[in-house]
Amino acid sequence: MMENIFKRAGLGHIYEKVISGQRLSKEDGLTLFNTPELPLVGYLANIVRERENGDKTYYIYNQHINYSNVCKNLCKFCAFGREKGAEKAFEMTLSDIENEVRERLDEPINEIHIVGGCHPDLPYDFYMEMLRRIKAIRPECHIQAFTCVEIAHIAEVGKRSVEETLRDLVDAGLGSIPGGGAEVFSPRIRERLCPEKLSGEKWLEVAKTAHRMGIKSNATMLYGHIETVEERLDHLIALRDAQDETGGFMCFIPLSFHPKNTGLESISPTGGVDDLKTIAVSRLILDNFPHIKAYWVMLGKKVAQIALSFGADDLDGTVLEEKITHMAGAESEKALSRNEIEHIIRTAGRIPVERDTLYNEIHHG
Ligand code: V47
Repeated sequence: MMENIFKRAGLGHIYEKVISGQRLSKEDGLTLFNTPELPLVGYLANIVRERENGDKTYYIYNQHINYSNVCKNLCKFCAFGREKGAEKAFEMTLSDIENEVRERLDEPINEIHIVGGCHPDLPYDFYMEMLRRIKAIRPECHIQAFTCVEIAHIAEVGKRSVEETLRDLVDAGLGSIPGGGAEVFSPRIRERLCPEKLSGEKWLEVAKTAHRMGIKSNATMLYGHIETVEERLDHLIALRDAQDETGGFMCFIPLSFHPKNTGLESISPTGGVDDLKTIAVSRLILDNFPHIKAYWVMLGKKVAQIALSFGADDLDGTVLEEKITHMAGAESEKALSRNEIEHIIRTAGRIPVERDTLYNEIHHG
């Protein structure tokens, strides 16, 4: 019965592959992006989601710290980055950072998520000292910090290899690496939107180096600007190939482009259809990624909830104090309480599971 529905929609061969656990090709991905049958794409992604994670939907009680928005790259899609000395440029001192951590010591925070820009003159030791001081205040807390782009930058500042830099960061308290800075790997896109940024190839190299050292990381894709669906698929397949090599990625997070206050303001924000389809195709192509995250801060609560039936099994977390998306016009709340997150998950018919950064389960809701 189901098979016939998929056949009639021209998706019969993809249905068969998904049912039998075969890997999808780039062409299959293009077919999925191009079909108007969104519910069928979601149905397939949901099969994989339930096969991998059942009804579990993960979230984390986390704190975000954006230590500075000063950045030498100034990517066109970013509303957060500023030149040094520019209006709205900010830099937290080490004691500002300590205070931010201290202020929330009474909360059961499991992860501190730290990202900034590529600051032209913060010294190498600033990054190490930041981690050491946070660890001194909250030793039990996992620190997920610095995108692959920042790590390559910190290595350059310190005139050290990426490997040495990672070793120093881990010694100072780094637990894992967030998925930012990947954008779209295509050189065409990077040339137009972020010519100063680390190349896609080098981003992957930093991630794989970390994985070989036993450091886990995430991966993202910024979609909904000037990229083609083919470029999205090349990005996904490059990640899948890297994951085949190292197995070090925990989670993939598609990030929907928010145009407000960016150099690409004339582009319309993504629609719910594209958001759900991108989540679903990501789940289907990235067959070796354990988790797909619907980042509620970017998607909004409602689309993120529906995404839980379109391949996503993670909502990120409580967040608070997020700047990157809100400076680009996001209208979502700045924080969700544990109860709110669990409510979103339960009313989607799923089981809330609070996790730590490495997906160890803390408690079932
Ligand atoms: O790298 C920048 C993106 C990323 C905009 O690893 C934008 O679990 C949308 O990577 N509209 C940083 N996106 C955030 C990030 C992240 C967030 C949550 C969880 C994890 C994780 C990672 O935000 C940047 C860039 O790709 N970004 N500007 C914008 N205007």
